[in-house]
Amino acid sequence: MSNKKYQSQVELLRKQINHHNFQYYILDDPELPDTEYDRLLKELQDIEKAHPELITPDSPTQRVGAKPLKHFSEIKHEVPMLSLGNAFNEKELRDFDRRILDKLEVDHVEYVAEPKLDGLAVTIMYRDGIMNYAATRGDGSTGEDVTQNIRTVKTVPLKLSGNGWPKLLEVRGEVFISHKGFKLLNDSQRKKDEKTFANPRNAAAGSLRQLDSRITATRPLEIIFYGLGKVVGNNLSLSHFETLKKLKTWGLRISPEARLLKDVQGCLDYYKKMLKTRDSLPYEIDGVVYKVNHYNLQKKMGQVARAPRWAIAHKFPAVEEMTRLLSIDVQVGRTGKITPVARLEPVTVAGVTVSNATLHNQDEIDRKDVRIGDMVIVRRAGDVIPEVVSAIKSERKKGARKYKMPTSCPDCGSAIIKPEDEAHARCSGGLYCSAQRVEAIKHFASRRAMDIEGLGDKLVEQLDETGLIQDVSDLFGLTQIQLSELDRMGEKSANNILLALEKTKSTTLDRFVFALGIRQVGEATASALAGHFGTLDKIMAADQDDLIAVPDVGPVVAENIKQFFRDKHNKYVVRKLIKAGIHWPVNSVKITNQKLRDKTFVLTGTLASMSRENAKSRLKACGAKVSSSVSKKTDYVVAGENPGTKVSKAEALGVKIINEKTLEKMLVE
Ligand code: JCF
Repeated sequence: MSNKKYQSQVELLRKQINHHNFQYYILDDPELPDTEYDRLLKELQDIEKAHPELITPDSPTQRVGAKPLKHFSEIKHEVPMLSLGNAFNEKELRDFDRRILDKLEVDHVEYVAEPKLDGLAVTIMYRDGIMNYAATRGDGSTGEDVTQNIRTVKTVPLKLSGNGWPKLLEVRGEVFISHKGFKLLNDSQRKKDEKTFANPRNAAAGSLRQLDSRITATRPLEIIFYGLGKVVGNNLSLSHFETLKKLKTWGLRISPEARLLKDVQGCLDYYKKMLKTRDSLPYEIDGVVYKVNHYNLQKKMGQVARAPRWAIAHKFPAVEEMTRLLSIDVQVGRTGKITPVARLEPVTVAGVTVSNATLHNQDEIDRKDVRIGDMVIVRRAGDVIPEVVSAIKSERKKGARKYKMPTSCPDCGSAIIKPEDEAHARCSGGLYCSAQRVEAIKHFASRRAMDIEGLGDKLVEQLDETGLIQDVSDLFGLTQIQLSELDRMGEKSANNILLALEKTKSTTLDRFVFALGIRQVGEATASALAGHFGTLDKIMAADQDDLIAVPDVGPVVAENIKQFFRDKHNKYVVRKLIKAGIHWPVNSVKITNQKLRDKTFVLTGTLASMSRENAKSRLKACGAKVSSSVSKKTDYVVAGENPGTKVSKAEALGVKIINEKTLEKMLVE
């Protein structure tokens, strides 16, 4: 193809991708499965890679972030970025309306209402329809240049769609992270042993103010636009509501909850409705915003200080309250994670009584300088666990001392350890710690681990409460008499459990390693370990370097494995399990490995029972190769839900197509 042909191909792809972005992000009505969309993007990326001269800044590929900045430069706003006055109750809202009616000498005005998102304000300049720069609010007259970061936000068009946009269009909106995005982000931070965020707003702020936009690109930032800055060229419209509708046609996402209301009573009704809808919205809001609809009326009202007289934020009842911090306890989680918990004088926060709140970890306690006896601010947002936000230092009693977390576990007395680069401390007691024990036993017995039939969560709890078992190895010493004396347990069920325990003794090394419940060692890692070392003794004796050599094992996981087997209680339990008769065929792993050795797999579509990463590492652990594209050399294409074009390619080449069930069989056989 000549360069010219590539040029038109690139333009066509960009047009298609932008169209699908619009369908997906603005209309919430995708026309393509994700895999197809990914294919278009990949095709564009490939051409741009081969012909870098064709890359333009508005290409949909340019969202991956650029090289880190040393600092943000400043941008002076063409039009100041105003903040909003607040109304905290109906009277204050009616006063606001009254001032407007008096000044305009009318008996009612139309308002546009929308939820007030709890995020960060940004402004984005479009020049000839192409994104030019983006800045934070800063002090309202000067902000920080966050162009590189805003480029990575999927809901920000790099190029406006539709037509009729003015030559220069500055739009303003709120950058935020949804509840779901927040959860995913914190899960991923935790997995990487990186700092988690206290709430979506902090997460959004931290992500927007990243000097390395490649990190921002991985964060689930979203934007909703709510107004204009400088506009040069076409006259827009005469009212705010018309403007919002226009913004939408240009691919700028506006609030789907925005409504045109006929007067202040409409505002009050809207407020009540949003208060009810609040918890079901996918993001956090802290009130609603009302704006006089007609621009000529807005202009007549003008502004005071830094807030317009034609708009106001009607705040929801506080989600933050003040109370006294009585004491701090530490709680031991399922994997031994230690969380300091504040015991509080009970206080009602947005309608719910709160007497416990999380303090997250020692670093957070230090950062906020929270001390026992302090008056503290407690925050409750959505359905998340309430947290202590800060201490009121001016009211601190003399002699209040800094809090230090205990160095040994309150449940088992084992040492609490906190790796330098991790946020959370952990109890090192492992299977021996009473708080972790019950969860560990449940995991051990579970279907994908040792699969002990009939030994459900309730029974495990009973066995623990009655003191019949201390750790998993005691399971194999249970007698029929002991079992049949438990609640809801007859002779027959007791017998069945004993049979199940007996059956379970014959297992595989993969399952056994997974069942031990070593932190971050899932099924894939467990089989990788079993496959690589072949025997339990070798896994237990492996040092850091040996462990890192295993596919799927990084330094953090390696450290967890080493720690686990270094612990003398864990070693004792493992020894007892082997003594009880748990065994596996010595060469079972090898057989599995040979089975898929040198076979090449391609995955397409969504798998129901495992993530793609998981499937990949399990295949690799069995000696298979995983490739991203189908060719004559491919042995199997695994087709999940909504498979992409890879299936038709496989058909054309006569490559065998298998489903997830078959894959699962191949992996465990
Ligand atoms: O959602 C918001 N946080 C939000 C902030 C919505 C608006 O309509 C706003 C705003 C800040 C200033 N409007 C203005 C004028």
